[in-house]
Amino acid sequence: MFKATAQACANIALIKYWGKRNQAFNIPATDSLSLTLDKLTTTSTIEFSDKFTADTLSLNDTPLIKDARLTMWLDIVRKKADCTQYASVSSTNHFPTASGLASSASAYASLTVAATHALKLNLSIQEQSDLARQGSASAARSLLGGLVLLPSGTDPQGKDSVAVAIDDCSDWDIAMIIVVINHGKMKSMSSRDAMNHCAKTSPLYQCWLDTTSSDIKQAKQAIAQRNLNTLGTIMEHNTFAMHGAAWASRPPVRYATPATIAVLDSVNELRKQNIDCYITMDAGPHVKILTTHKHIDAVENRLKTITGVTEIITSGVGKHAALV
Ligand code: 2P0
Repeated sequence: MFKATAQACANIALIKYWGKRNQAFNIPATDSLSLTLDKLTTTSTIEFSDKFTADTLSLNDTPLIKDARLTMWLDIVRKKADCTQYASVSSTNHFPTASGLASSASAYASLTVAATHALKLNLSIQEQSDLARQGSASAARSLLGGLVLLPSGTDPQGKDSVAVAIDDCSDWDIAMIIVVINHGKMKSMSSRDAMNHCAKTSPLYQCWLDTTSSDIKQAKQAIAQRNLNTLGTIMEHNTFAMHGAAWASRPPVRYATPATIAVLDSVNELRKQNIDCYITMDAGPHVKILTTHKHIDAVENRLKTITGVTEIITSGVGKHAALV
């Protein structure tokens, strides 16, 4: 039977991926560095069979007939396995309700493990990473646990743009607080569309690319030294550089809402009270706060007072994707 189920954790980038050097193979323009999170998981089941007449996707138990992006990715998988069968895919996010958090990383990471197992493809971890990246670049990072580096590489087909686990954080007390913000009727542009638009139209895009390699270098040093203050400071510089380039796109890409800004102000205030906490933001209004377990209560209590914060999810360090 060509069927398997796998689970993967979401990840949050401390140093972001924002723009591609190659669209066809979905290769990031810069290196990125992320933390895998144990509280946000996705479980995916895939079955290949002659009984199917099309690829189908059911997401969180809502059946969807077609997903062109998924079919393109399934074609890559089928070609590797010499398979001609359509697939039925079912993916469930175990995220707290209506969090509005992106899930393509954990979805394509879990699908990579499930699909390669279902089709008995004996891929190396590097080949799995290459496959996951072609579904969603951040998915390559979700295949692995702890702190993960996804290099841009130089190979024209991205064979060296494969994720590497750089630290399992087993001796480091770090946590990520995800601050979910109600964005009302504001329609966010998907991260894929937004990064492509930014690369094409933002006069600050090249500046963004130029800042990343030193951010990665400093972040790696801070990790080796277990220096949360330095890591958090670089993480903040990096997210503001990404969002600055996005704001300068024409027309602008802006995700922050008044509640987002209120959270940023609160984190600044908390730091003045010697509470180690640092923010990062992705393609949405939510804020993610890097901190240590001893500060979680203080940070959460401050966040609960902010209008527009609808949910607070505190996560530890997640492990690699695996078959269920
Ligand atoms: C990141 N993001 O590094 C950045 C920061 C969003 C903002 O990786 O086009 O869904 O599928 O490769 O992986 C989200 O981008 O984009 C992302 P595709 P993906 O986490």
